[in-house]
Amino acid sequence: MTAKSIQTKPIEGQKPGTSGLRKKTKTFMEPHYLENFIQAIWESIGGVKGKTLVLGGDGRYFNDRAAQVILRMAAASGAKKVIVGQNALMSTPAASNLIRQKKTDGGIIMSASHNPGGPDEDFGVKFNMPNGGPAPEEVTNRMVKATQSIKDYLILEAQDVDLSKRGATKLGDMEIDVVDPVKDYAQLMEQLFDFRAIKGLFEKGFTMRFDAMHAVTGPYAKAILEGRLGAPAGTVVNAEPKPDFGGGHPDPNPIWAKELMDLMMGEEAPDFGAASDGDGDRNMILGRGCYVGPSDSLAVLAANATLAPAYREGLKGVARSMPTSRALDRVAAKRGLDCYETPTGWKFFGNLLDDGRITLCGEESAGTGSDHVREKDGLWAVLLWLNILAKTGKSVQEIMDAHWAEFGRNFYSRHDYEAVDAKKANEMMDALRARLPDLPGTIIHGRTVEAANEFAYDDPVDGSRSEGQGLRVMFEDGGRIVYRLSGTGTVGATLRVYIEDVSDDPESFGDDPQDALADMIAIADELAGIEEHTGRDEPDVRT
Ligand code: G16
Repeated sequence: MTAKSIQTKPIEGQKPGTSGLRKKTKTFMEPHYLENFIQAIWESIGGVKGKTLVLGGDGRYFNDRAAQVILRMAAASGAKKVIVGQNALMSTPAASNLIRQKKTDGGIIMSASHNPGGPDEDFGVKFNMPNGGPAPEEVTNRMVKATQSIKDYLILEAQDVDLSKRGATKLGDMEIDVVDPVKDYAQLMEQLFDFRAIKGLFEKGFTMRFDAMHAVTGPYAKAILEGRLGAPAGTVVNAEPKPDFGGGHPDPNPIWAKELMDLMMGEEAPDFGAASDGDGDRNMILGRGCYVGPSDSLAVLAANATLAPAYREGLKGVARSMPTSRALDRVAAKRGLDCYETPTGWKFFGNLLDDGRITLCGEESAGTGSDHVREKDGLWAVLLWLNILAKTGKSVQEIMDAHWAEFGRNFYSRHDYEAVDAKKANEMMDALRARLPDLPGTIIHGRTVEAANEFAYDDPVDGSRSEGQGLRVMFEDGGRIVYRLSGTGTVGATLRVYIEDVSDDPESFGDDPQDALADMIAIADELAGIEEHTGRDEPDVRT
């Protein structure tokens, strides 16, 4: 087997967004596209000679082919070893765990997360660091630079490696270890949570449905919920990972997990419902007749985490991304915990976790996690919820009611306008940005603007600064509107508008967030001129 140097040229647009490089699958399949980016990853980390990496993906279309290319490129550049999930499958949190447990030099995860999969849909590649977390901006900036000056890449001429069989094998001089992607992760979960209490819950007839959305979490949820915890067979549905995720978006929200949503709101609802996304790092939580928004879920988990063995000693601190509702801040204030506000993107939690400043963190985009790995973790959130339900004996609705009664309620919703003309979306943001300095003191719909600015983050650990992280308008009465353009879409621009209002009046707690926020929603449109700029009079998705 010989390593060949293949001549290539820079390809435009190879710039990782919020989480890795995401493009149309067909783009990734174009000549040299994947190879150029992988070579750029090697460059950005000082090469892979003598290094050990983890490799896995969410099983979407092209996952298997890309894995073979990455292995041949790692071997050609002198990597010592690659630990690969069987059939090139591995959830993002499980990959993060394996990178940490095996003390590897990082890993590559092939995923476009919640984006749909298939030849006409999306593919993605991200690199995680030796701490198990997504590459920080400093490293992704080096990747971009490398893609812009690339002249050649190294690849081994070789047959495909059989990734369907577990065990050790070789590719040239490089060792390959094909592993069960579930085992180490399941063991970790068993250490964190009170499995005996959760088992007891199922023994008493507690019912649950977990929708794996035909994505990577299926085998994990089956092994843990039905295998180790004794949930009845059939608790996990859509459990087989499919290259096109069964034709849907593997995005656990009320729109894309509608089947689960309908079940949970109907007569036959089980006690608990949950779903996860393409690569297993997001989650959705539901009770009978009750949808728990991601920001509320984060706050509830923070308030009750000490019920789980791993967090019994208390939390070091907590963090949320800026657009996430400030329900978490209320918990932190009452419990005397430090609460950090970071830009959107899990990578920004890495330093806080590594430095021991926080134990738990999360985002409005259905991601919650803790210091057990360096990624958000869908099943982890589900298991922590189960642990809380088992220990308190309360229903999800009772937990929510008690939480709001103790801390007050942050009504919250995110409105997404998808595939908007990028130029128009940027013009809208530019126009609003220009008006921000004049907004404080202005009264809109009877509410006074307290502050308005563009969010920038100074990392307290390494001192790095990240600018341009979202436009926010805060009102004196506690309401807030945030505007951002998504960094994970692949077509045009996705405008995200995050709307929040607060209430301490228990009478209002039963209200539907869309109704409770009606006034703020109108203000959000008026302030930015969303309809005027984008031509859209309604969002595509409300979460
Ligand atoms: C990714 C990131 C998250 C981020 C989310 C939304 O999630 O890992 O940290 O909150 O995208 O980002 P944006 O608003 O820029 O689209 P995932 O689950 O797609 O990896």
